[in-house]
Amino acid sequence: MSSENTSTQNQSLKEWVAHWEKIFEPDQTHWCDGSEEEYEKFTKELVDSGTFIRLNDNLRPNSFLARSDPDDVARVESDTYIASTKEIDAGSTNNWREPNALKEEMLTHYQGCMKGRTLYVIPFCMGPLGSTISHIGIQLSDSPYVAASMKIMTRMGIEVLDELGEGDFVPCVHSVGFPLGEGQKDVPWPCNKDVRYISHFPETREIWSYGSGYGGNALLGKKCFALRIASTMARDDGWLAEHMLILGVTPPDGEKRYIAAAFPSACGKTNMAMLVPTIPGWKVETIGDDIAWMKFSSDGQLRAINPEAGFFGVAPGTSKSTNANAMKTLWGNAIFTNVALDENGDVWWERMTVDRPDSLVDWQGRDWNAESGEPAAHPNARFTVPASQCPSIAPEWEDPEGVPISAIMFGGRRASNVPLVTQARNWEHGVFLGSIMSSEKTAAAAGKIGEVRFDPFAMLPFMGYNVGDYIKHWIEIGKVDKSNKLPELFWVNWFRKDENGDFLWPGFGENSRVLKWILDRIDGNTQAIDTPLGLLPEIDGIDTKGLDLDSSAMAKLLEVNSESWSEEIPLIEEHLGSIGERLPVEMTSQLNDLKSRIGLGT
Ligand code: TSX
Ligand code: MN
Repeated sequence: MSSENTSTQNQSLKEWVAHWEKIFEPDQTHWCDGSEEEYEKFTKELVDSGTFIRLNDNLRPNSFLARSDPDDVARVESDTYIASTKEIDAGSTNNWREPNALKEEMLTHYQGCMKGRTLYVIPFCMGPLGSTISHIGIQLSDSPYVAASMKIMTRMGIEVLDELGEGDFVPCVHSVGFPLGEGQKDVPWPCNKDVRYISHFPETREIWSYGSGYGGNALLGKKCFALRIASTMARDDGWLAEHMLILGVTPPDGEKRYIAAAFPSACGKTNMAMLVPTIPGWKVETIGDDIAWMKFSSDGQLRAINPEAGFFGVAPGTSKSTNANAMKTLWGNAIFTNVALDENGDVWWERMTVDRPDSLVDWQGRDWNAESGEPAAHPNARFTVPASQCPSIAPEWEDPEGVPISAIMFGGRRASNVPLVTQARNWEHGVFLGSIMSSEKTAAAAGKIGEVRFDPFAMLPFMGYNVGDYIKHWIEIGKVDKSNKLPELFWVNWFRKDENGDFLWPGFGENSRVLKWILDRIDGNTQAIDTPLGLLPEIDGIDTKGLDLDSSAMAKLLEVNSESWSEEIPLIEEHLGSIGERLPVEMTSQLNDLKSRIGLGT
């Protein structure tokens, strides 16, 4: 099919596709319609070409295993670029390139890169169709794995072209960078080991990706569009594109509230989004597990949508005990990438079951047994599955109006210093807490600090522009309009340890107890203690009924140790200093305020 054979009347879209056809030189072009029949055709072709293995249909219907090239297993931040006219606009956290030079360089690789392949035109909508918060993109790709994955992860196909009409879209181009010569046999996971680019042009809102077929490098709607490009759109237009889950929480006889939450990687964000509460009568529902787009409605309420339609989650560590809802979501219609295959033709990954299977085929297709000494699934192995299959999905998860956000949580993985929960004194203080979000690498014991890695707003690899400007934008959001109903901001930490290095808080479903305190604060139903860090629960403020928690544990979970915080201050100063000349002055005054509260002169 050529670019003429499409139903779209969008002239600039047709011209754009024709323009790239000349550069890519594919054997054919396929305009994706997003139908079930088309998805079946993709998966059949992927099985025939050896990219997919069909799983046992009785155990895991309509599901597939893909094994990537061992050199193409994750996002590559070193090959990720923000191309802006001025270097300062990319900021200290991004790899900057001059846009024209980068495009010229990439075009030498794009020329003829789809020889022997099909060019897929993938129209997709980030967010529910018909929502004023949603945005449309068109991805060009030579990967049928990407086309199939985009069907799960986004609203994809003909309805998107109908909705687009003559309107604008974010152009996204992608090639695995592995052209096929005359008669050359393909490989199961084509990619380019030597040349890789994940390039963003925020000024013109374009995405160009080359050389990788994996995850965020290749499914361009997710990190590239919904975070990096959307964060710059959000800055320009007064909204927020954030690396946050969204959940709904309903007390036994109370009103449902919505909370968004940012956590760095390895904090269990997907687990939190699908939490099964342990307090009797409480209900938690899922809106999204990774990205939140939040805009003010005309009445000044901040409302959020999940721009995605599926979950692209880390498999290892996911189990009935850590995330029962995710396990149930995965009953079928799923694509698994780099997990292990068991003897029954089903999937397995580390910690999925209490007992390891005796023998498996590992993520690289090699025989595996308990003595192998290496994990059977890659640590970054993923599942791709429709969000609609999640038992905890909220009925309103696709509401085009979005859901009203009452609170935002900033998390981190901290063995020391950071209490279980802290409420920000005000918006600006909350922005400061978001800007110093961090995780500890080494296993620290109480009273000592391990190696602290800062990840402001969990957006370090996902800001499409200068981190200082990003923080400034958050401050500005707080003063857009006096009539705006801003959410309350909270800082949480499930990972504080005692002096023996044991976790103080049971976490998982018990985190519902923290959600309860947050709702109590919003409703004015509980007192808080003013501490140097912010507003903390009273010692009996967190409902621990039915929980076997040592009486001293809560004191340790809520401790604010000024001495230990004095040791952390230089780390924060260095972190804020690294942001550079565009660090908002408000952050410096927040830091000075913290210093004086813990008894350090400024
Ligand atoms: O996802 C996690 N959450 C959020 C859940 C809703 N994890 C896993 C993190 C790795 C992705 C957690 N790990 C959480 C948590 O709240 N807390 C912990 C730490 C922890 C680990 C094991 C225990 C307790 C705490 N086990 C027992 O207490 C038996
Ligand atoms: Mn993420």
